[in-house]
Amino acid sequence: MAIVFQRPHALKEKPLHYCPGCTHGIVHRLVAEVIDELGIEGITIGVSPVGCAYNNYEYFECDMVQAAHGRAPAVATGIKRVHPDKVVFTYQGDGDLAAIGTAEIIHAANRGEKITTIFINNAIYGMTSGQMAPTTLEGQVTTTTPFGRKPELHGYPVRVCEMISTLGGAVFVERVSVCDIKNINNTKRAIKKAFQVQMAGKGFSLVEVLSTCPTNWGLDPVEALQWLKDNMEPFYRLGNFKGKDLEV
Ligand SMILES: Cc1ncc(C[n+]2csc(CCOP(=O)(O)OP(=O)(O)O)c2C)c(N)n1
Ligand code: SF4
Repeated sequence: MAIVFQRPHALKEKPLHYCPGCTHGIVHRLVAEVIDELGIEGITIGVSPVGCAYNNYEYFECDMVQAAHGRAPAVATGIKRVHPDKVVFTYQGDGDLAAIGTAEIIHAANRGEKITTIFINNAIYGMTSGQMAPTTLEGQVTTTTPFGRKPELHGYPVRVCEMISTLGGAVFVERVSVCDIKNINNTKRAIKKAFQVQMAGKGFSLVEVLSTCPTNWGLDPVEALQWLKDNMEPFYRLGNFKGKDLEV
């Protein structure tokens, strides 16, 4: 009988620890499918973040390294420079990448490090119980903004793709969403292209994935997908910011 659906080889046979409806699991699967399709499991090294995905080294079949909070791009830089023949990726949340790790991601991108960053933007600090993140939307209620994020008090939401795409060393930058099947398929395409850009030696690549945190948003999984669509997508424009026509 023909197999039409199975676990990607690059994703270990382990139950994920994420909350029901959390989209971290979807993105893990997409990364693993891309690793399988490109046949790079044996030469891929991932760098795990701090945040809910801190132990994703348990899930990917390839080599993985754990970095301190926000430091994944610096760790990945070292790995890639020592092993230029490997495919190196970081997997980072918005607290990890856009708060404590802001300097690391900007300078790694600007140096044109030949690494790929998978950036999970769920507009909140998930693991530590729902504090405001740099990407929290105006008016969004979090545990540290109980009356909603107010720009005059808390600053404005940071648009990472728009910022990173201005940097010379960043060659492929795209924002995608996992709100429905069509967008999930598109997310996989973008992740694959980002890896291929790295493999072609072009420079730094980043895919921002608009994601859900049903637990800290206080919504059920289906409501959370709708909230993402209704609230995040209008502010965080989907699409390619750089490198759409790069030959890989
Ligand atoms: C230096 C440092 N500061 C703060 C923390 C606490 N901390 C751990 S995870 C986290 C939030 C992570 O949020 P995010 O990166 O958005 O990932 P998510 O949990 O939403 O996937 C924080 C603040 C830490 N571990 N180390
Ligand atoms: S707290 Fe949020 S980001 Fe973390 S596993 Fe649960 S739903 Fe996912």
